[in-house]
Amino acid sequence: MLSTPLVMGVVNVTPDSFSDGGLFLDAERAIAHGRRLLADGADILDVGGESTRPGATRPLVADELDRVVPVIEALAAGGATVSVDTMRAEVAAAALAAGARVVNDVSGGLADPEILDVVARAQQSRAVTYVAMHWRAHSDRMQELATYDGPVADVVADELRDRVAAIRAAGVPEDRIVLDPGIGFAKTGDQNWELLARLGVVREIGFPVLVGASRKRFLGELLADDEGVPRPVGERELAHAAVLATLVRDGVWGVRVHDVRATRDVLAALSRLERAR
Ligand code: PMM
Repeated sequence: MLSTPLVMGVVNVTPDSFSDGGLFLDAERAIAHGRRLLADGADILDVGGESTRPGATRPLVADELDRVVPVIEALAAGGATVSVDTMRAEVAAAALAAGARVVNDVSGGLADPEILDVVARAQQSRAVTYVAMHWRAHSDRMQELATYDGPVADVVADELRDRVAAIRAAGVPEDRIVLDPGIGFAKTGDQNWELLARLGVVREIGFPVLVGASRKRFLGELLADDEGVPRPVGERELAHAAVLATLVRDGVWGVRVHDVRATRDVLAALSRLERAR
């Protein structure tokens, strides 16, 4: 029996994310967007204040805090399960104090190793999930590092295993760890497809797996026009639906998406088919 993954809805409070940068920079608008995603069926809201699109520059810590803390406070107070998308220990600590229950660290603890101590300590008051994504460097140079000494899925799995060792050593309980292969992070389009096709290698590490493929560049490149111009961000949803179908078949724990309603439609059809089978 297939299980339905959790749906993590993206709330980017950034001026420059590739898919929705600038749309929800204002806290009120970001909160309203989060509530809409909940109404559409999101299980988790992932609030982020730093864009990780290729080439992005990093915000000041104070700016990142100003962006995410009021949004997390309001959404968590309304009963939502909130995740903070940050690589910084200081931001993770403030987000947890504001009511976040998940720390989604796209660097898997490499950018700021203290974030692992923050997550480990937080377990004393309540269960906090830590998502460790496969990552090699900050966005300004990650695409230079898209070279793999062997099949990409195997190398990604090996590098994630190293992260798991560091996360466990910091004292984060095993049952609070989720792994993410990092679609689009230090990976070419072809490498993303290869990784999605062999996701089982990442699952075999033994932890729940989260995948974020929604609206990403590799989908735009796949659907490029005759001149090679990538399909615009808002017109990649059907290709993403096909990716979702394979993620469900692979038994992923969660999917990180922008369009929660469309995702719910795909999951409903897949689960109805499964019942009919
Ligand atoms: N992708 C982005 C940001 N955060 N977090 C996880 N765990 N996995 C991802 O694939 C991921 C992420 C970049 O996408 P965005 O700019 O739309 O947020």
